[in-house]
Amino acid sequence: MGALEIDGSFTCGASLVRDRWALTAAHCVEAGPDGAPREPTSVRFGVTRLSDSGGERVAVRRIKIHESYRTPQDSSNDVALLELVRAPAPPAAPIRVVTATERALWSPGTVATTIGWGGRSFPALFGGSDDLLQVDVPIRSDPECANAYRGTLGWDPETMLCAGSGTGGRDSCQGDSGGPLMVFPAGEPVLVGTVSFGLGCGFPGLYGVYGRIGQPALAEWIVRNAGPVPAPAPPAADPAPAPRTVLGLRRASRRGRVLKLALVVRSPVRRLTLSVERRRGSSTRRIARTTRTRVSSNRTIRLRVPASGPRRPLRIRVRAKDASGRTVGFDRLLRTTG
Ligand code: 4AZ
Repeated sequence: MGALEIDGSFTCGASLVRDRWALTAAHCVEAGPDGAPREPTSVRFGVTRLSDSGGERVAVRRIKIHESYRTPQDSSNDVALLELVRAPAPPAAPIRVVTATERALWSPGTVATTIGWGGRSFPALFGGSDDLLQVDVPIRSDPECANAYRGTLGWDPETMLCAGSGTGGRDSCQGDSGGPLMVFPAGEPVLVGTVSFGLGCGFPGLYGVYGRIGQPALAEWIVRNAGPVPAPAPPAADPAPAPRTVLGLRRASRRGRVLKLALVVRSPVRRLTLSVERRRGSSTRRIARTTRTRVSSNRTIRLRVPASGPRRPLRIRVRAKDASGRTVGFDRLLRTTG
């Protein structure tokens, strides 16, 4: 929910429908009597009480009024998109806009919710409400809406939806324009309307009129202008586990024909094989080998090697399986003699 401000004054409601797009009523942002665009325009997010200083004001970069606003009825296509210079900070998040295939979500009898800073009475002698107000209104059938407005303010079933209690009292009112009419099919809000107009407020049978957002032409107009709903971010892939050195060599020493190797074992391994190779020219020859079924912690392994000949480097090769069956190990060239 955003509070549309034109030239610094609260003007209307607006709904964030994309990260950087808000939807409001065209009549909230249409050019003034002099034809001059209403500027500067911004949307304030993150407040429920307008007199509070908090929240965040995001400037509007561009206003897109529906090309068929005022056609065929005076309040037909009463929608406008506001492109914001940036996305408002969380927890502000776009509301899901109803799609053209979800007609059941706004069928007559569905109880919808509208919120806004509009007046509590009509005429709004004391202006709008400082606190954001909320009211539930059942969506009415097209014949009921036509009965209420055909011949007065005009009824256009292609772009208008009406809602309100038959006995009156609960309604949107002046200052609520542009704000959302929403349903909560699965607990999450879905935008089905934008507050547009009415004959007075809360009078029995004079239902509030809303932009019919679920009508294919309007739903598509929103997608065409604000872009499609971004695909949900794929679940954050677990960062690749840093390769962990399970096995290492801390120390190697030799006394006579016994080679002593102090192995570092950071987590238990199975089927450990330790082999010692001696390089001779371009060929390598294994001169010793030993195995251990299980090694759970640091271990010193002694093994006999054949009597040394010329001074040649030894290659130590250690392999094992870790707890998840992966092969772990290392190769190390010892600059020792043997
Ligand atoms: C208005 O002038 C307005 N009762 C908005 C909604 C309704 C009436 C007037 C509906 O902004």
